[in-house]
Amino acid sequence: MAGRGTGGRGGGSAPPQEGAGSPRGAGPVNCGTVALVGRPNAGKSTLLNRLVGEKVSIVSDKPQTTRHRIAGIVNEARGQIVLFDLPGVHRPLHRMNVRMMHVLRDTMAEVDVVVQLFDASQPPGEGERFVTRLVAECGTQAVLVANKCDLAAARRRLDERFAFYTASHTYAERVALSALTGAGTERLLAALFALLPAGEPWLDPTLSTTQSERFFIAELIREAVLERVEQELPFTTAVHVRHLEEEEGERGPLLRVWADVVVERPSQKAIVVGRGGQVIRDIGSRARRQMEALLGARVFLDLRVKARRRWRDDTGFLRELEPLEAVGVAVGEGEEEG
Ligand SMILES: Nc1nc2c(ncn2[C@@H]2O[C@H](COP(=O)(O)OP(=O)(O)OP(=O)(O)O)[C@@H](O)[C@H]2O)c(=O)[nH]1
Ligand SMILES: [Mg+2]
Repeated sequence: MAGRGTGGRGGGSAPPQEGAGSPRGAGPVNCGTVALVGRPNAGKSTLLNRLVGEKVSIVSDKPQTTRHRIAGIVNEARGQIVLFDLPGVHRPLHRMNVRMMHVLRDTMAEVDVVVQLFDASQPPGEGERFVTRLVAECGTQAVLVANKCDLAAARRRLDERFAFYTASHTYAERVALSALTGAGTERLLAALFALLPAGEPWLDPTLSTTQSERFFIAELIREAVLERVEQELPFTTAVHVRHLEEEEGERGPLLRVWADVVVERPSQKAIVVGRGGQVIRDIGSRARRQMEALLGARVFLDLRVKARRRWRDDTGFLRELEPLEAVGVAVGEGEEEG
């Protein structure tokens, strides 16, 4: 399986360029950490995947898709950027969300650059004002990014949208782009490399992420749930990978996964299972196809649905869902809590 051994997935469509990460490489390089911050649905995860050049973080049109800090790594001759995708800024109503917002604030204060991303096709409101305040308070230099500029609604009012933010904070740079099409992303990369300090890459430049395979598998299943039960789902689900086995089969690597889709109530369980089990079967086959494509292995997936009351406030269970990073990328002074 790609990147086993280290657990981080390497390769992908954007292989590291010559000289990247090599202490003997040609000339100095710029390296550091960058946090992606913005409201839910602004397109942070889409941008992370675009910049890294492969799928690292799941995407959906539902808010609060991302729940943890997910590192994607950009490796180039210019240097290395460890990019952190973060949960969208929102008002936390459960312990799960309180934890999400703690991770967000800690990361913003510790990175070299914050990228504040907004959906330029929507008029800004109180939420955007709140994000701007967080960015100002964290004290880290920030780049302002207008996303979704493939949409006419975004392009029409770009100056006005930028002005909303620049009226209350001074940004090192501003960039208009489309994470979806990739237009403008090169300008963002150039701005980031220019702001990062000169130095050596922190991480193995063949890696594209530090997240463990186990966590990525849980995320791909959660993405399939979001896609399949989009309309019917007025509630929140989690995915718990109970057991994982990998073996070298005759036809290449085989990955066996036993996982639960966790909901809060039996009535919700009925929705996710579907009549005759049809919905959960669809979810399972979507997730399995994604895993096979992204992990380069055949996959056997045993997927169940479980009701677990108040799981979003159950600290022990939340801890089990946390992404144990396969390769450490603690930023700052290494004071990350366990
Ligand atoms: N048209 C357009 N849609 C985009 C663009 N970037 C993201 N989207 C869409 O916006 C929706 C949200 O994208 P995500 O990347 O999941 O957003 P996010 O900011 O990570 O959201 P959370 O994880 O919930 O905070 C998805 O439907 C994306 O396809 C873009 O540049 N243009
Ligand atoms: Mg996201």
